[in-house]
Amino acid sequence: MPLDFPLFPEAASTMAGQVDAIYLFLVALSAFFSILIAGAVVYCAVRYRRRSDDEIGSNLHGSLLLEIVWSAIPLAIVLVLFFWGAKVFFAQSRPPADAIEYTAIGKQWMWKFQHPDGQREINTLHVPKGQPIVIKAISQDVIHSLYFPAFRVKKDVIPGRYTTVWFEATKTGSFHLFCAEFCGAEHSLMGGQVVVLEPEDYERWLAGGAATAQAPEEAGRQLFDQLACGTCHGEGDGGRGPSLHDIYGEEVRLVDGRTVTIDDQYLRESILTPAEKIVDGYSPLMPTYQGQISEENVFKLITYIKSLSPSPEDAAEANPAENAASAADEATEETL
Ligand code: HEC
Ligand SMILES: [Cu+2]
Repeated sequence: MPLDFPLFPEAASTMAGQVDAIYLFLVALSAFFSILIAGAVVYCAVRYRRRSDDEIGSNLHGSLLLEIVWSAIPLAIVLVLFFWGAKVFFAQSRPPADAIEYTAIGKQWMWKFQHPDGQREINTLHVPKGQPIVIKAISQDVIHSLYFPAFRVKKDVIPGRYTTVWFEATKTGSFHLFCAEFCGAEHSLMGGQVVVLEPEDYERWLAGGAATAQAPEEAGRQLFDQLACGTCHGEGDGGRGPSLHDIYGEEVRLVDGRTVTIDDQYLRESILTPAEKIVDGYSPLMPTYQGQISEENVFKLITYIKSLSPSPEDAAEANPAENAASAADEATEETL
């Protein structure tokens, strides 16, 4: 590994090499031009110094060729950086289709993680090696940022909006995780460890806590019953509210004429602030659950509602961006 250098965090994900390469290129480029410019300044100051009091410099009249050259070269360099950076950025922001979905909730001052099988952890996250993992995250209070230095990924975790961060660990071991957005008095304590295990060890680790874990889907179904969502949302469309079956990934028309795709964010808003987006053909009957359902429980309800739409291929067709999420769901089911 070229970067086994104490100033660098360990490189332990498929992303790390790509990020380091671009970082090193930038450092090398900056160093090259800094030395070139500083060297030229010193050289010219010595070489063209004034040698006697009556020495007067000659006038410069400019050079078109020079102007073109020193515009074109930086432009080429910047374009290389742009396309290279964009490529890495896209790779970083698009989880592969087979990524398994975990959830994270940031709050002052801790990280709460949940595994696809329902296992929960605080400030520590166990993951299998060699498996793409996507973490769907939201904040319960202020802006936080979930940062895995060894994986070279970081994503802001924002109140009211889901963001995702993904990685595939390539080394077993224990690595730091941090909050990378100043979020209050104990921000510096808002961190922990991500523990990468061999897949068999991960299975064993999961089995160890299985007694307490409840599948989020099942937990969501219970919550759905408890909150009596079913009184309005039945199997069919005859009820007071629309059926929640086979809706995930589909388009829905709203009374104001807009069409929106049903994704996690939309489901969250529909539950917490239903009046914002009223489904065409229905009245704004649904009570708001803002402040009454925790982010954890919203995750569960969403997982349950997603499980009512069992055809991820259709969902993926309706919206390619949802591809990863649905595939992650499918993968989740396999591991249960
Ligand atoms: C009093 C009846 C009522 C209750 C109780 C109710 N809803 Fe609704 N819900 C509606 C109506 C009516 C709509 C359609 C109008 C709108 O979009 O607000 C709706 C819309 C929705 C939508 C958007 C559906 C779509 O096709 O776009 C979701 C998701 C949803 N509700 C989930 C829930 C959940 C989860 C609960 C329980 C926590 C719940 N609802 C409780 C009446 C209700
Ligand atoms: Cu924080």
